[in-house]
Amino acid sequence: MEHRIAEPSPSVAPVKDGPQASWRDLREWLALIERNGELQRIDTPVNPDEELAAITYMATRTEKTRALLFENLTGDKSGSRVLANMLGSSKERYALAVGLDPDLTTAEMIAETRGLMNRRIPPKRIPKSQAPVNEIVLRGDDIDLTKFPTPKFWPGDGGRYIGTGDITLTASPDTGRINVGCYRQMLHGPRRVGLYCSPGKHGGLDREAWWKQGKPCEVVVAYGIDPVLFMLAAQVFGSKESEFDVAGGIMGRGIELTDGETGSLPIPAQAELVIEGTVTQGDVETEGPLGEFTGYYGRERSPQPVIEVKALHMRKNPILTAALMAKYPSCEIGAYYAIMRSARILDDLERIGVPGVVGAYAHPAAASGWGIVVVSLQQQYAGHAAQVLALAAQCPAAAYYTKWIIAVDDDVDPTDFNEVMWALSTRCHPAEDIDILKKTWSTGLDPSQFEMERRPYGSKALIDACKPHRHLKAFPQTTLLRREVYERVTARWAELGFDEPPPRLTTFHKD
Ligand SMILES: Cc1cc2nc3c(=O)[nH]c(=O)nc-3n(C[C@H](O)[C@H](O)[C@H](O)COP(=O)(O)O)c2cc1C
Ligand SMILES: [Mn+2]
Repeated sequence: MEHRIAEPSPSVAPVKDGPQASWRDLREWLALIERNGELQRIDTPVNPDEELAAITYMATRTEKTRALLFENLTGDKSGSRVLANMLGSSKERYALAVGLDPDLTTAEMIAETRGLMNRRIPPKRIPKSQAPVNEIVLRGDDIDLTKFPTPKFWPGDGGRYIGTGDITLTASPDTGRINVGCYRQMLHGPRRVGLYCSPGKHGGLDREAWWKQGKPCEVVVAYGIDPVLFMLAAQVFGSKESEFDVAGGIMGRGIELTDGETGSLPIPAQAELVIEGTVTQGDVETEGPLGEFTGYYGRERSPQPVIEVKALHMRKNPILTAALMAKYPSCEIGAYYAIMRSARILDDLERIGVPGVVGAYAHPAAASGWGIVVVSLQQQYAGHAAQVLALAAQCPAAAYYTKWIIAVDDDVDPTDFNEVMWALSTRCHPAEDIDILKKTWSTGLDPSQFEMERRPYGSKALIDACKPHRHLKAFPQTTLLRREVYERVTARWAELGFDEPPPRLTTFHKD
């Protein structure tokens, strides 16, 4: 495997033990991934109207695609560039974002991610004059967002979406907690942007709380942002928690914020392009649909609130982050989402206190990690697998959407779908090993229920693909290598003419 470099940049001083991101902003991270052969620059002209998304989709039909930096966009009047497939299906780029070794296995990254996501470091304020995002600051009528190369992704999209790879800040009027969410934003005009939050999302709840007090809701949005803030904006945390604290924990130092121009919300100091604005109750425009992570168009056109833009901050030649939503492996929420969701499922199961759970994986090919969860366990008592299945199905991190929950024994790696298929095909007896849960937590984005009103009510299949507990002792022995022979062959692997390292095997034949 090619050598990868994760050395710290000289400008970043480590502040604590454990993994730490070695970059300061999106540009330093791009330099890091470029040194690792993970960035493709495209400098021939590309039209943001469907062509950019088409190139991204076509390039990402295989898993090992580099991040794509479009440097020459037809019709652009702002000197901007567009970054697509920032993380995509690459666990290596995920690792380079969070400061892990890119050569770890997926299961190892999930284990490390549990530690990273449980650290908290609050953000820190820096003076406006020191914030790179303040290189250019515009107010009021000087702002024209239509000058930016805003992509239209899919032919059936309702318009151009400036916000896909975005982070959106709102504050709770009661506690001041700053939420960071990723919500889609359709461009309506030079200073008007749609803001779609589905029911229950924190950005939407903050918005309603301000409206209840008869006040407009302030928002700050970054349309060019680094990978860690982007990832965390699309993860659910407690309604009282700020994603900034989690991001700081992952980075190993506080996220730098600075004061805004027109409102009281802070702005991310290292971002590429940021707007400040307000959302006023009753100010709506027709929004949607947008091609979604499911591989289908999401919500139909409907009236949605609009951000009235008051100020704009940007670096020169800003890099806008565009997140293509598509079937795996073309979806921006690919590898990272699967890893983070799996880490949180393991945290939930540990917190509940169920013993014997070894691993979990929400495979990104299953609608970006939403559709299927595989849990591995070391069976310790009768009913153990059924217990793990039921708890995994309904724990907070896994309950939304997931349709298929599969339990496998600890000799099966949940991140390896070939092994999971093998377990399903040899240890599972469908007539006995499948239970169904009904009226579970689902989403209007799942098209399998045809009537829109029924879609929020899902169902889940609990599939026991473990060796039947009743027959554990009598269950046929798995064909495994003898350890001593494996080690002998491993030592001779190169001599035998193999270029790649030998496979890592961990379970062996017992006489
Ligand atoms: C590219 C992308 C687009 C998204 N679009 C929306 C959206 O339009 N509306 C929405 O409610 N959630 C959307 N999400 C999901 C939210 O980001 C996610 O639910 C997140 O937890 C929201 O933050 P919150 O929990 O603080 O509300 C999107 C996620 C991604 C990655
Ligand atoms: Mn939140």
